[in-house]
Amino acid sequence: DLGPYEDLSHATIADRKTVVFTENKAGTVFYVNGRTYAPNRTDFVSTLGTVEEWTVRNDSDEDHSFHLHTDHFQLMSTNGKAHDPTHGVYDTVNVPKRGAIVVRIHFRDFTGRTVYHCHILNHEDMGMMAVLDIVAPGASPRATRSG
Ligand SMILES: [Cu+2]
Repeated sequence: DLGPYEDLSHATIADRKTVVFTENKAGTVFYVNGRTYAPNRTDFVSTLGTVEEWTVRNDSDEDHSFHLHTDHFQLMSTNGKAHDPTHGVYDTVNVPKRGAIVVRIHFRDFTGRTVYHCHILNHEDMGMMAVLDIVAPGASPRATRSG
C-alpha cells in the first residue's frame, strides 16, 4: 500500500541528482553515470525524510526505463514537458532515447542500501544498475567494502 497520494510539486528539495544512462556501441555493456554495477560501491546517498529531485537522462539511441526499489516517485516531466501531478506515483518510468525525465522522491520509510536501475532485464544484468544508500538524518553512509 502506497498510502495517501502526496503531490511533491511544491515540496522542499533537499538535493538534486543526475542519473545518466549510456551504453557501448555494440549494445553489450550498459552504464549508469559511466560505471557498471558494483554491489559494494555506493553511488548515491540520500537522507530519510527528505525529498529529492532526480533528472534521469538517456544518452543512448534506445529507450531505457528508470526503476527505484523501496520508494515510489512522482514523475515531474518527460523531455521538459510537465507531467500531470494527479497521475500519482510510479515505480518505473520510461526514459526516451536521447531524452530525460525528472522525478521527485520522498524517502519515507526505508533506510539502508537499495538499487536503482533500468528495468529492461538484460540491460540491468549488463551493468545498468547502481546503489543508493538511504541514511537517517545525521547518520553517515555505511562504509563500503573495498574491492
Ligand atoms: Cu535499458
